[in-house]
Amino acid sequence: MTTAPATIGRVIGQRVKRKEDPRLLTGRGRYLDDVTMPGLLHAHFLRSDVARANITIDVTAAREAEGVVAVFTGEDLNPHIKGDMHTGPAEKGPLTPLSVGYVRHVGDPIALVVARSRYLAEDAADLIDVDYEPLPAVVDFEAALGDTDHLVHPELEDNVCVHMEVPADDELAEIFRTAAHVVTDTIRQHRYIPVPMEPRGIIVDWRPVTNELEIRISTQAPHHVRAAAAKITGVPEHWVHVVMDDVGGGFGQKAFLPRDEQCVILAAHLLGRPVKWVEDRRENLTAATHSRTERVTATLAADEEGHLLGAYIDHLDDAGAYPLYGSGGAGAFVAMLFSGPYRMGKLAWKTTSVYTNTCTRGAYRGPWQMETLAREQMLDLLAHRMGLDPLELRRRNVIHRSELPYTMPSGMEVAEVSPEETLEQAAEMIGYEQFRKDQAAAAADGRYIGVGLALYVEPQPGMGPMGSEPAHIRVAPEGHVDVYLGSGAHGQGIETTTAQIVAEHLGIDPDDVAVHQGDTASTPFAFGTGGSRSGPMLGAAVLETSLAVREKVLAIAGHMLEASPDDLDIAAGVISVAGDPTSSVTLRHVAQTAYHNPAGLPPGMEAGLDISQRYAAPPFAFSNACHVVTVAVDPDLGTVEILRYVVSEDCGVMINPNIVEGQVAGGVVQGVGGVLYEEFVYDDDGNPLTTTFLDYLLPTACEAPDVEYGHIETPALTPGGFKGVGEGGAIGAPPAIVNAVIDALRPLGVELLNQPLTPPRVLEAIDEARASS
Ligand code: MCN
Repeated sequence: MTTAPATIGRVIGQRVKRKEDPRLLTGRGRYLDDVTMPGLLHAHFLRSDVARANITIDVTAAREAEGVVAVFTGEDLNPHIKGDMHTGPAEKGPLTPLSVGYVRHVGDPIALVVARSRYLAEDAADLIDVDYEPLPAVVDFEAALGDTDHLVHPELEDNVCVHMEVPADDELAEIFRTAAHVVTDTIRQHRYIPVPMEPRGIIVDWRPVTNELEIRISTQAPHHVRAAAAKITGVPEHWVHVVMDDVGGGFGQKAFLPRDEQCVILAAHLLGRPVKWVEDRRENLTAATHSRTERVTATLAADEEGHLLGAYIDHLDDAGAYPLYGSGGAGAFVAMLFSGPYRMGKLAWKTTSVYTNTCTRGAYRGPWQMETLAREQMLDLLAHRMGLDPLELRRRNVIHRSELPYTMPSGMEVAEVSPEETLEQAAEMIGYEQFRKDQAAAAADGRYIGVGLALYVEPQPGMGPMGSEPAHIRVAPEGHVDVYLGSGAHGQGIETTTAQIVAEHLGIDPDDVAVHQGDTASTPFAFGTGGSRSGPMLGAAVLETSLAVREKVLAIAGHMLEASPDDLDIAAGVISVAGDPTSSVTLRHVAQTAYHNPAGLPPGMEAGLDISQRYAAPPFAFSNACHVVTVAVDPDLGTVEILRYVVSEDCGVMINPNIVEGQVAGGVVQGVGGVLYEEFVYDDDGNPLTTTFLDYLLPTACEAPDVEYGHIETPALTPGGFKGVGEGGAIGAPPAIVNAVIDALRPLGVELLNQPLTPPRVLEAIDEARASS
């Protein structure tokens, strides 16, 4: 069922087919590895096989191997970096291009071989002699916190990467002392990872004679790459040219400029010859970025009726071995967003991110979704302890529209959201009351079915480098339109939605709009894609720029037709006087006049039809959704079957409902994978055990549920009223599924269960519950 109330325009809000799909679905996309050039060399990393060790390395034989152009150790490459490595703003800790003398995780890069072919580079890497003196590895992130005997970074005093806190005050202590209900428990989330279909890759061509550094890269942020590459090489920014072709998914892993890519840039800059590096799947699984791996110990206080009075959150996450963007900075959001779409009196928190001898943590779709997982699991626990239905507990606490704007206890303000409406719509769509009856009947038959809810609000940050977004629109002399975007899509359909916004306001067909992205030489500076901002921010930038172009088109047409621009409209590429279609000019004619006949323009108007604008966003906008899922659990096999999956979401005005639903579905499937199938496992010595898709299980089309969508449209107050949607599926799915499985197993005495819900884990939980009952 799709209930799409319409803020429908002629093109905005329509289910326009994705412009990029014919190219991508017929294998005609151009990805990084499709690109080649004369004289291209190929790079391969030699990576540590041991999690923590002192090392010595001998590359003599590799340097003499066939086809090898260079073998870089850290001693060769690292001094070449200008300034510091490019890391995150919040994280402290050492990071060098290649590791020298000491390694910090399996996969840590220790040498880079550049050869005539990838095969020759890999063969030569086999000849490198590494002598490992293994040291005890720090693998368990909870143990790492207090461990000062084994330091991931011996230069530091402890294993702490980031720590922030807002301590509990007397008022909160009093709430916990006197509240009718206080529940405390620990919610855990295991290690799983973004796994883009296209792994990471980069081609770097440094031309010393012309002083040009050209980079092609699979990225989410070409302009960010440009700035970072300029910083680490010392090549002035205006001589760095970054191009991003089609990108086969990023999910956060290709935001910013990762360490390996920085090494390849430095190596190519030293060599003065083009170098390509494309990681293989094993590298992507073991050495790109990992995510989740965190726990929240939460205490919730509620009054007699279950109204939430206060909470204390102790959040701990695993930063992995190195400080990188996304490794520890998300913790504050986990804490500050913990109250989410509910009324809550007080909140205090601390968050710590610790180093371990495991792959570095990076951003993953909904990097702070732990707040939703922890809160929604804790609410179900509270409801269970109180003997209340989880839906009823949520109804008693959810923020009503009349209470907006609502200031969360963290001080963040949420507005233009509809948590109550999405909760009710989702409950209605799933047939919640009837399901409870079916569940009772199933239990009588010895079948275990359950229903799980998850409600959240999701911020789209619009501050700092994410605070503004550009768009450049050019009506070409023949009346077709080019749009240049600083951000670039890595799968989410921005070519289509951008064309829709422009077509809507310029009265043309989306096929008359070409969207150009990913080339720093022709597009305006932008932060890049992430934080579900392209709907709200890029959408607003494109809309405002389209309106500016429209205004100029109407002014020129009015001058040509001797009519007031206010009396004109544009449709099908023709500008005509309202009520008099015979009095008209084409967009092509207007464009020709703008470029070729300045004398035919209104007095004082600048020639041309080419406008570039930048939209400055408010610091935060919020979208929201409710996920509700029903499952059947086989208590003998421990398997979980998803029966129905409903998402009621509110991303404001939908530019394209097909794309919105595709984004929701993609995120949901990643959540399904995370909860039921995926787990990246290390043994106690830090050896990765899940290094292929045989061991690291991804959901396939067979495991993907048919998602049923409900839409509520609460427009943002920003231009267009669009809000973000890209990350939401991956935020709501884990708690909804976990809650449903626990709900199904309650008759067997299961009260709390942590992911991943693999069959052995489910059976173990059932056994434990039976043993303690
Ligand atoms: N959209 C819309 N109407 C709205 C809001 C958005 O039609 N009201 C459209 C947008 O125009 C865009 C898409 O929906 O085409 C997603 O927009 P948005 O929610 O703004 O998210 P972003 O484009 O900023 O994408 C980033 C977000 C994140 S952070 C990750 S991670 C992510 C994702 O979305 N990675 C993806 N979606 C992904 N989808 C694919 N296929 N591959 C990835 O790597």
